[in-house]
Amino acid sequence: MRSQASILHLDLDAFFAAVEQRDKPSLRGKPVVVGGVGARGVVATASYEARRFGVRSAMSTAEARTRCPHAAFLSGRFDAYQSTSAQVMTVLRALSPVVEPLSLDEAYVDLTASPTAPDLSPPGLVDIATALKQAVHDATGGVTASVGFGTSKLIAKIASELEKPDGTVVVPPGAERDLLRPMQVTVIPGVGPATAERLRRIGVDTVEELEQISGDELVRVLGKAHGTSLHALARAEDDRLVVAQREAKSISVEDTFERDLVDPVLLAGIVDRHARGVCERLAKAKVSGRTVTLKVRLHDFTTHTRSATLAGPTDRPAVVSRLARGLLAELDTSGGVRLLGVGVSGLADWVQDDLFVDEEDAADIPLQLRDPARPAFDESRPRHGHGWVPGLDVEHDEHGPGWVWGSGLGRVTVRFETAETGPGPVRTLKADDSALRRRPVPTTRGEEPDAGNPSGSPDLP
Ligand code: TTP
Ligand code: MG
Repeated sequence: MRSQASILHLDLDAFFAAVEQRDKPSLRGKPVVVGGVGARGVVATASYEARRFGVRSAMSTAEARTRCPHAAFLSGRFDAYQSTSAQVMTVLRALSPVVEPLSLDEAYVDLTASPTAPDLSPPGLVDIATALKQAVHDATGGVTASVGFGTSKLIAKIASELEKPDGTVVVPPGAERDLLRPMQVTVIPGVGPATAERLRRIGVDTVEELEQISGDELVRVLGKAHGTSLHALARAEDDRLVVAQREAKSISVEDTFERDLVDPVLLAGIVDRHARGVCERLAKAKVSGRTVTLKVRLHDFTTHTRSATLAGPTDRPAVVSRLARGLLAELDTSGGVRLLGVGVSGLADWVQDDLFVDEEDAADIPLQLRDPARPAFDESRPRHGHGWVPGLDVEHDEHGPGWVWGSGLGRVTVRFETAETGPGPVRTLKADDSALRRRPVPTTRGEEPDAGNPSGSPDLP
């Protein structure tokens, strides 16, 4: 075991919502819900202001609207999240070259690999966190992070959750077991609902109760591999290394067809086959991923890429093909398909939905899908009406850059503001206004996005 709390875990706060608040000044300090905005939409995340009203990830958007009707409900802008994530990972790599991203908004850092040999005492670590959070804030234009330090990945990750948002928690060497004991077993990554239920049946709810169970009994209840590792993790025994990002950021399989394929059953079968192929390669590389991407080239050579993201990584063919089939169903393929690909990205090792569960039980685990039937982050999907989904970046010849608040009945309501302008005015335009068009996600950001903001945001329309 490590003698210093040299593993850092960083997790951005309300990540997607924070990026929206950065780019939409009128939403700062306000409830924001990002996710599927359609009838069957699911919440991907909510700003802390919206969480106060009980809005949570994976809740139906309909439920979220009931709980917090005055929130801004936005479809996501995946490009903006991706570029913000890249900015954060760059900041982390300046701290130490050994950075292991777990998802867009989360990473481990091994501080012992830092060339500057930083002070790893608890006060030294607090200073590192303060500087790091400031650097993340500056690089991203205002996104906040929570940071945890521990002697292992397990402890660092748990620590980063404890004081969210904008938290810093150092678990000093020797304090690990006392920290874990009162916590629910589900705090251990890999213990999902199914494993928790099995443990509950033998009277185990907390880590302290888990500690009392012998290794033999855990093996009997959970199987050899899982029982053994849980026995160790309950004692905070975790010597996993931080592994710098792998070369392959995604694994995919695609096929071009000699003639255009139209039969939906055939296409679904190809999706299944690709999903199996991708999962075999994931298993071989001992990784799993959170984001499933479907690539389709149609008869007219237009290429559509759409993605859906799971709450946790998977390498199960059934899960990957379920998502990919859902994405395929959203496309009009009646004119024929020329190329079909399935990929998995957001790769991570070890962190699973429910690490300790047998394959047969896997089907019972309620995967928190981010609305696979109506992905929030798809660039190519048919949009409501004229395609003005809420949250979309737009630009108007006369009014300048802004974002779509809502649309319907041949109208689109736009708030003309950007991260740099401060809160701006709202205008309702004709949905087919030829002076209005989509605007690509800005890639460079000013250092002081708040500079010159007039105080007091006007009420939302
Ligand atoms: P999280 O880090 O789990 O959540 P968060 O950053 O929004 O909030 P917190 O402050 O509690 O960390 O996930 C990161 C992003 O991943 C989140 O902003 C949206 C996305 N996501 C989904 O798309 N679906 C999901 O079910 C979850 C949990 C997250
Ligand atoms: Mg987060």
